Amino acid sequence: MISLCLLRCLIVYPWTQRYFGSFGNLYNAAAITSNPKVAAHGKVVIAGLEKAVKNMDDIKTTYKDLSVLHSEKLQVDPDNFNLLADCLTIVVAGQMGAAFTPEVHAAFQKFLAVVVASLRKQYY
Ligand code: HNI
Repeated sequence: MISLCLLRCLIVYPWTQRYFGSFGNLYNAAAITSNPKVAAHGKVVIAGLEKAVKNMDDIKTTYKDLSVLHSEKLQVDPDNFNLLADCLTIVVAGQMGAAFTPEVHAAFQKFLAVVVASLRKQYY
């Protein structure tokens, strides 16, 4: 499951947990993995990414509200977007195996760079 990327992010970069105070027990990797709110939020993030895939020619406009939300309301440090993007890349690479060729990796990286830039947009 691709929403494993949120799990990985919360475990490998524990400071990202600070934004999820309402999610309950994030005490250790086991607690994070079995936390239903984390699983549900993983799906929300993936749905957000799907929106970007479907609006590939204008991700910045598509993500305008999401960028305002993350900057003004949630006050997420935008560096964390790159961390989550890296976790996503690792999970996708693990699942695709040999099909994750350098070309696929390059395209994926390019897509995520636009996603991250679009989320960062309202921070400037
Ligand atoms: Ni993020 C809510 C998408 C990175 C912290 N986030 C959302 C929502 C979407 C979303 C969609 C739901 C919005 C709504 O309710 O209208 N987030 C994304 C995407 C990325 C991302 C596509 C990057 C690829 N978010 C991050 C990162 C953090 C983060 C890196 C913190 C480390 N996001 C949040 C928090 C919420 C959130 C916190 C609110 C969660 C809640 O339900 O309370």
